[in-house]
Amino acid sequence: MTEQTAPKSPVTTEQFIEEIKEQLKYNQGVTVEQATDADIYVASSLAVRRHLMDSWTTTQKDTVEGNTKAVGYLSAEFLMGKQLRNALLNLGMLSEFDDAVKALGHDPQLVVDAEYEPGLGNGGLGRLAACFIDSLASLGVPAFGYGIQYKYGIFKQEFDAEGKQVERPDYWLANEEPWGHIDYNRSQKVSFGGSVVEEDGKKVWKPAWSVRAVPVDYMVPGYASGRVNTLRLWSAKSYDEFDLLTFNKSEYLDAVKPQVEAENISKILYPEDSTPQGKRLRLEQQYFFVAASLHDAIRVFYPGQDKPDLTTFPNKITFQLNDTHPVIGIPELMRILIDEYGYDWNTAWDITTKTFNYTCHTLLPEALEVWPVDLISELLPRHMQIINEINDHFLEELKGLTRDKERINRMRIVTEGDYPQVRMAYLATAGGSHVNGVAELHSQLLKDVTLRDFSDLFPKKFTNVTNGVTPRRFIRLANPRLSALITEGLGTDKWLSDLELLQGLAPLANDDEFVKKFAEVKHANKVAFANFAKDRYGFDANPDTMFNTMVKRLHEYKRQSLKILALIARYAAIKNGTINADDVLPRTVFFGAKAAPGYYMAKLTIQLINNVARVVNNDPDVKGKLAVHFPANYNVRLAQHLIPATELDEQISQAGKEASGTGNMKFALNGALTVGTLDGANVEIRERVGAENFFLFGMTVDEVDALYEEGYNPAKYYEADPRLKMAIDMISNGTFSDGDRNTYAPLVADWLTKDYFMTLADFTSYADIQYQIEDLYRNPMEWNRKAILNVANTGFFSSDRSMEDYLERIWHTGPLA
Ligand code: NBX
Repeated sequence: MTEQTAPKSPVTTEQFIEEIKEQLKYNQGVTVEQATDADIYVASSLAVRRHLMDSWTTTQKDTVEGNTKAVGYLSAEFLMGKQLRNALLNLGMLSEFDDAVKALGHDPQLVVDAEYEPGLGNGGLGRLAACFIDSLASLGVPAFGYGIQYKYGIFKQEFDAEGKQVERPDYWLANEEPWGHIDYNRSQKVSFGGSVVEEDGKKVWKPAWSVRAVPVDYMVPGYASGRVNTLRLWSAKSYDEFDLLTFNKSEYLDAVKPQVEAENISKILYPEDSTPQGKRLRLEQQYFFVAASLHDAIRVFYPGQDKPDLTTFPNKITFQLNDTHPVIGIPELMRILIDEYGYDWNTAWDITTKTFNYTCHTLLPEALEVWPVDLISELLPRHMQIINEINDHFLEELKGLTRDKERINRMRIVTEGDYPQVRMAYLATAGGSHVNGVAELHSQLLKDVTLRDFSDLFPKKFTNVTNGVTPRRFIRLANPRLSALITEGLGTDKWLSDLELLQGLAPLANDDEFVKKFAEVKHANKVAFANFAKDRYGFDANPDTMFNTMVKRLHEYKRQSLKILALIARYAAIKNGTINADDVLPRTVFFGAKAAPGYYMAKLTIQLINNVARVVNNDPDVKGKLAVHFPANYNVRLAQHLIPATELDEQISQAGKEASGTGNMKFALNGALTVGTLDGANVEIRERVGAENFFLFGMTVDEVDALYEEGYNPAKYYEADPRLKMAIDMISNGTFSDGDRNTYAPLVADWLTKDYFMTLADFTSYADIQYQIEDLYRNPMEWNRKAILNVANTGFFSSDRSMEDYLERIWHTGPLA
C-alpha cells in the first residue's frame, strides 16, 4: 500500500456545525435546543455521509468503467462495529467532529455511544470480512461486500442471578439507522421450490415461490484513498402477490401467510459459529443472498444489456467465498449461465471455476457444512441436478488423474447411501480456482489432513493467506494514546496505511524514555477501561494490577476451561498460603465470550466462570491479589475498549484447532504479551516478535496427535498435578455452587473421562509458565520493552497486507488507477 498521511478534513468546524444544524432541521425536525445525543448522532452521520457521496458515486462509476477487475466478497456475516468514528477518521474529520459537537453543547463520546452496534456476525469470520472490506477500500481496490441485512443480529447476552447466559433478541434496527441506504429500485427476485420440467429439450425450473431481495447499501470509506466501496446487504421482502384463490374465499390471513414467511429469510443471524445445523431456513438464507448478489453483479457490469457476453464475467469480478456459507453460488452461476443465458456446460464451467475462490476458516470436521440431498432437492431442485452433474463430471476428471478408487470415492461431492449429502467444502474446492487457509499452520493442515486428497491431485489450487486486522479501527480508533506515541516515535503517521513501518519502533525498545512513555500510555488505557467498566458494568477494576484478558467465542477447543482451572488453582494457593501473600502478583482477569444457545458445555462453562468470579471477588483472603470480571455481551465496542488496556492476552487453544485467530493480532498490536500455544497465527506472531517475547506453553500438533494415538487418559493428569486436582475438587465439592455438588458435574465428568481438547494434559505447563510471566511483570521496564517489540514486529498482521496477498495470489487484480 502506498503510504498516506492523514487525510485533510473537507470542512472546518464552523462549517460542520452548520451542516449538523441543517440535518437537525430538515431531517429530524428538531431545534438545536431540543436535540438529544441520539439526534446529534443521526444528524452528524447524515452530514458525514454527504461528504462521502461524491467519492462513492465516482468509485461506483470507475468500478464499472475502469479496466480493473473488482472483488466480490461473499459473506453471510459482516461484523462491522460502529460506523461514525470510522467514517470520521477516514475523512480526516475526527477533531472537527469533536469540536462541533461540543460547540452544540454535547459530549462527543455520548454522541458516538448513541450509535447502536450492528451485530451481523458471530465472531472471527464476520469481523475478518469487515476488516477486509475496510482494507480493500483503503487500497483503492474496487470491491463489493455482499451479505445479509439480518433484522436480528447476534443475540444480546445477559447473565441471570445464577450466572447463566440468557439470550435476548438484538433488534438493532429499532432506532433510526443513518448508514444503510435501502434501494428498492435495484431489488432482485429470488425463487425457491417447485420442480424442473423439460421444454424443447431444455430443463426449465418452475419455482413455487419467490421473495424480493432488496439491497441495503452501506458506504465503505477507504482511509485516505478517496475511494468509497459498497457493502450491499440484502433484506427479504415479500411480493404483493396474494394467493387469489384463497383470497377469494376471503381467508385473508391464510392468503398473506407465504408473504409473511418470505420475510423470515433475513430475520435472524444463526448464532452457531461451529456446528452448522442443516436447517432449511439457513440454506434459504445462503441461496437468498448469493443468488441476489450474482444477479446484481451481472446487472452492475453489463448495464442495460439483454444478451451480455458472460465469458468476460471473470474479468469483471472475482468472487471470494467466505467459508462454505455462499458455496451454493457455484451451482447458481452454472444455472444462470446455462438456463438463463444458454451457454453449454463446458463454457459455463469454465466461467464459473474462474470466477470463484474459497477460503476455509476451520479445522473442526463438524464445522464443515454438508446439506442433505433431499433438502436441496426440495428447495432448489434445479441446483441439485446441477450439483449431481458437477459431481459426475468431477468423478470423470478424477479417473483421469488417479487409479485409486478409494480415493475417488472419498472425494465425492455428493455422498452415496440412503441419506446422500452434499459436501460444500468439496464443491467449493472443485468449483473454484483457489482454496486458502487463514494462517500458515492452518493452510498446511488443510493440505495434509482436511482436504488432503484434493491437495494431492490439485496442488496448485492450494495457498495460504494469513489473516490480518485493520489498524484504523483496532489501533487508531481503539487506542488513540498509543497511536499518538507511535506517530511521535516514528515521526510520521504513515504507519496507518503501511503497518510494517512499525518496525521503526524496535530500536525505541532500548530507549528508557520511550519505554516509560509507553508504560504511561498502557496505564492510562487501564484507568480509562476501569472507568468505562465502572460506568457501564458497575464493577471496580484496579488499574494497578496486571490486566489479563481472554475474549473470544466460548468453545471447548479454545479452552476457557484451562484458564478457569488455572485461576481456581491460583485462588486456592493464595487462600491456603501455598504461595506467600507477599509473593502474589496482583492480577485482574477479564473474560468475554458468548456461547451458542444450544451448546450445553459452553454455557455451563460460562456459569462456572461467573460463579468463580463471584466467590473470588467476595473473598477477603484474596482481596487486592486476584479479581475476575466477566462483562456480558462481548462485542466490537467492548473489544475496542478492552484490548488497549490489556497487558497479557490468552490464546490457549489446543494446537491444531484454531484456524488463525485475529484477537491475537489485535492484542499484540496494542502492546499486550501473549501466553499461547503453537496454534493458528500464534505461530507466526511468535516468529515475528521473537520467542523471548512470547509465553509459549503446551503440546504441539504432533504431540497432540501422538497422544490421541497412544490413548489419552485425562485422569492421569488430574492425579499427577496437585494444583489441578485441587481446582477440580473445589468445583466438584460445590465451592462455586453454594455447596451443590451437581451443578458442574457434567463438566468435571467430561474433564476426567474424555477431555477431547486435552485441557488437563496442558494444565501443568500452563500453570508453570505463570511464574515466568509474573517474574517478568515485576520488572516493568523489561515487560514494556517486550511489549514494544510486539507492537513493532506485528505490522505484518494488517489486513492491508492480507488483501495484498489475496490480490497477488488469488484475485490477480489491483487498485483503480
Ligand atoms: O474465523 C474463525 C476461526 O475460528 C478463527 O480461527 C479465524 O481467525 C477466523 C477468521 O478466519 N471462524 C469463525 O469465526 N467461524 C464462524 O464464525 C462460523 C459462523 C457460522 C458457521 C460456522 C462458523 N456456520
